[in-house]
Amino acid sequence: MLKWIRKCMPQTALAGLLALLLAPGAAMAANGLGHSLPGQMGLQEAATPIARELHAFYDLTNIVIIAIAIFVLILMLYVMFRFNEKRNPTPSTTTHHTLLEVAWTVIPILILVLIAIPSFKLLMNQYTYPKPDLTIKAIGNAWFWEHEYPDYGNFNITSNMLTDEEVAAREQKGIPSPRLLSVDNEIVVPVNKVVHVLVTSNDVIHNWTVQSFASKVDAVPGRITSTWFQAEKEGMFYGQCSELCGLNHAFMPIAVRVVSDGVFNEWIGAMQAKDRKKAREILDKVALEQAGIKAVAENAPSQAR
Ligand SMILES: [Cu+2]
Repeated sequence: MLKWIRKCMPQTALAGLLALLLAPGAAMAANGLGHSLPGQMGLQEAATPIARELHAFYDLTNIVIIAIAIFVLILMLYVMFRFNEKRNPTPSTTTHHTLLEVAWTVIPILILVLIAIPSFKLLMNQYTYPKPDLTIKAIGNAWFWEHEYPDYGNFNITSNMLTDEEVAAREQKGIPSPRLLSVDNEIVVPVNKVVHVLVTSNDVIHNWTVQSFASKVDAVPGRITSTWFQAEKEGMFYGQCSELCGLNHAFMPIAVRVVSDGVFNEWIGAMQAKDRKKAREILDKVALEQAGIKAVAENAPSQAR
C-alpha cells in the first residue's frame, strides 16, 4: 500500500502533505493565552493539563482528517487521469476484489480505533474530578454571570460586561481590558490549584466556558452541572456564554483572574471583610503586574505603568 502511494505520488506532493500536517503545530505559537488574538487561526493557548490534552487530540484528529482528504483527492485525480476514456478504451469488468474490500473496511476501523483511544482517555480525565482545593458556584442570568465562593462564607461576585467607555478608562490606567470580554468584577482563583465549578442558571440555559481551561458546561435552571480546572499559569482568562440564551447572549463574558496563593488569600480576606474597594485595589495591582510580566515576556515596551 505505502509503496503504491509512493509510486503514484510525486515527491512534491509528499512534501506538501508533510508541510500541511506540520502546519497546525506551527500556527499554535501565535495563539492568545486567555483570549484570542486578531487573525488567530488555532485554539487559544492551553492553561490547564486537560486543555493541553485536548489540543493534542485536536491536532491528531486534524492530521488524520487532512491526510484522508489529501489521499482521496490524489486517488480521484489519479483515477480521472489514468482511467479516462482516451487512455483506457477497454474498461475492466472486475466487480469484486477481496483484498481491496477487506482493506477498505479494516483500515477505516483501525483509524477510528486510533482516534477512539485518546478520545476516551481525554473524556475519562475530564470527568475524573481530583479533590478540590476550591469550589466556586457559577450562576447564569440573562445576561450576566454571578459567582459564589461557598468555601469562604458564600460571598457573591456579579460580573457585568464593561462598556466601551469603561474599557477605555481601564486601558488608560494600563490595565489590559479587551473589548466585549472585560467585566467590572472578575472572579479570582489560585494558580496550580484544583478548582471545581458548580454551574446553574436562574432563568434560561447558559453555558460556562473558558477556552484556555478547556472548561465548557451548560448552566441549566433547576440543576447543578459541574466542571473543573487547574490553571498552571497566572493571568486573566476570558470566556463567554456558549449557549444561545437570548438578546444579550454575546455580552455576558466570564473573566477569571489566576493569581498566586498570597494574592488570593489577601483578596479573600478583603472580600470576607466586605471591603470591595480594597479587593478591587488588590486586583488592579495584580493586573498591572501581570501586564508588565507579559510585556517583558513578549519583549515589547512595557505598557504597565
Ligand atoms: Cu447566556
